[in-house]
Amino acid sequence: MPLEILGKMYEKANREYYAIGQFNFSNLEFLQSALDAAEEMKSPVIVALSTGAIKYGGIKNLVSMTRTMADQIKAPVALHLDHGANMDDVKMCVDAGFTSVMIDGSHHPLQENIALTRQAVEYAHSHGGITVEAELGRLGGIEDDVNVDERDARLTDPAEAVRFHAESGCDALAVAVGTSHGAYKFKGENKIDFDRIKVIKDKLRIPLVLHGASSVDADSVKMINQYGGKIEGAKGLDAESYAHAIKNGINKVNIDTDLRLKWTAVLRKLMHDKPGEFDPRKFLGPARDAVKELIKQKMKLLGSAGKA
Ligand code: PGH
Ligand code: CA
Ligand code: ZN
Repeated sequence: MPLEILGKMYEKANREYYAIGQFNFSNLEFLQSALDAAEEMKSPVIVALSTGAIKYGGIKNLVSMTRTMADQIKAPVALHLDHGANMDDVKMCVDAGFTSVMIDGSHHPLQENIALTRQAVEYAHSHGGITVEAELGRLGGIEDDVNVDERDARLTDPAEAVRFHAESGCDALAVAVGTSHGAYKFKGENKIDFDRIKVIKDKLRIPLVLHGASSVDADSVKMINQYGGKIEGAKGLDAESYAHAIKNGINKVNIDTDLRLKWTAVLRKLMHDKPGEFDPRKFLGPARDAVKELIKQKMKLLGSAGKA
């Protein structure tokens, strides 16, 4: 079916307390993994492009590929901009056919974040009713080109969130509750502020988004290192963390790092095991299948399986 407005997918997720996975991509194979997983699990799916991914693949190529592939399946697919930085990013993606955009003004002072988000909402809503996700509070770690110092990381304040939502008109809100982007998350125990999610949800009643939500699966890290890689690895979110966050009001869970780790692990092993092989499909095909299986597992954990 045609790409679906994310806000429409959110209605049921928000009502029934489950989350839809956002899976980032920048090539054919990751997109196939996500869409095939959605179809097999009868799950809604969000595929997302960062501005870095858009630079890498070309916006027209990536959008037409997504549209063409979504048209061929029954599961609903939303195409989302991940961490848009300014109005140029938002306009570029709304005009190109995205069905949701994120405007991330979280590093600006509150009033500027509100003003920027308000502008994004006005543009997106008046151009086909496109959904807007905003961010309030600071995550730790690395986001594509942006490096947020750990010490600068700051959790979302519930009272500020009420004001932010009322004045910006955002449709969904990414909250900072202790997660961070990338493969280096929690040093010891994971310290997610689940209560904060619930407090914000009770006040806002809108879809809440969890960024930096990869699990950093130890087996993938081990396999990468076993076959010549060098990844330090760390703890990410386990199944219980997903369940707890979703029960408290998270409706979208962003996963990028886990797909990259799985992909790298499979490719490294194959390249090691098949020294005489040089057909890219013999490497990329199995990596694609492994990423698909991983996404299917995530869809089960998030509760979106069977909701298409
Ligand atoms: C994310 C991805 N994208 O916006 O929040 O987080 O690095 O944990 O996959 P991870
Ligand atoms: Ca941010
Ligand atoms: Zn993010």
